[in-house]
Amino acid sequence: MPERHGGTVGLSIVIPAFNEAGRIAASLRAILEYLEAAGRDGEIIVVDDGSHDATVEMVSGILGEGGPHRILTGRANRGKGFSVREGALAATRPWTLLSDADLSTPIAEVDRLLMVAMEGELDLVMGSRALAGSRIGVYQGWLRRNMGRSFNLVMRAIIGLPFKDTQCGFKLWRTASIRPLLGRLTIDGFAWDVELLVLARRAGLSLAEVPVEWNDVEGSKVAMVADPLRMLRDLVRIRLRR
Ligand SMILES: Nc1nc2c(ncn2[C@@H]2O[C@H](COP(=O)(O)OP(=O)(O)O)[C@@H](O)[C@H]2O)c(=O)[nH]1
Ligand SMILES: [Mg+2]
Repeated sequence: MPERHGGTVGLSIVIPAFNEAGRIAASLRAILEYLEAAGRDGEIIVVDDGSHDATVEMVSGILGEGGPHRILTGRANRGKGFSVREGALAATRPWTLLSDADLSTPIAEVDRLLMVAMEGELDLVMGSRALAGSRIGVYQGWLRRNMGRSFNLVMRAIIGLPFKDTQCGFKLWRTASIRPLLGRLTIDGFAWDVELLVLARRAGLSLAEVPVEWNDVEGSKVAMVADPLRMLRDLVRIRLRR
């Protein structure tokens, strides 16, 4: 694959993981296989913050020691946003991919995101489950799906970002473009993406939403009542901060 299409482009893959012992092993193996097959220079950075299952042992075992891949561990649970920030700060490759631990978007989709980002000279490309070209194989349950849709409507009303799906756990960015913003992110929980996108737009960076393949995987860490309420509170905080 020519360089222009991302074949040899270096990639830091940041994976926030909380109590993922049941889901992350298969994902890491798939990512390692992908890196090998694509001949891509990559580092996997898993970020745990106080998992009380075997996540850390399992991930350490698969990633091994002394190689480019690693797990960052924290004692207290701080949230997805906090953990993504930690991982993104540790990234050393020119491109950073955020991926959820369940690999709901297959890792090979990063090729397309890279291509779009390079051809459009974009700073950040967000995977989206809500565009005409999005390919949803396994849908979330009715309630969870509507929670996502409602979040987008409320986000648009409060924040006004023109994107259909700000919350997809598959986002690619230029490490150097986003790094200066990381220290200004304050949202530790699931609404962190919105704050990043707001700051990136305000900094004049170029962003695009790109349809991806997505399959729901059981074992979501999103709590049905508490998390939407926290996310709403965080939207208000993001709004008040500007
Ligand atoms: N480190 C860390 N990761 C988290 C936390 N909460 C969620 N995550 C990760 O964020 C991702 C969210 O994916 P998931 O729970 O499947 O959400 P859903 O697919 O949107 O329902 C997974 O990789 C989780 O392990 C947290 O408190 N700490
Ligand atoms: Mg998921």
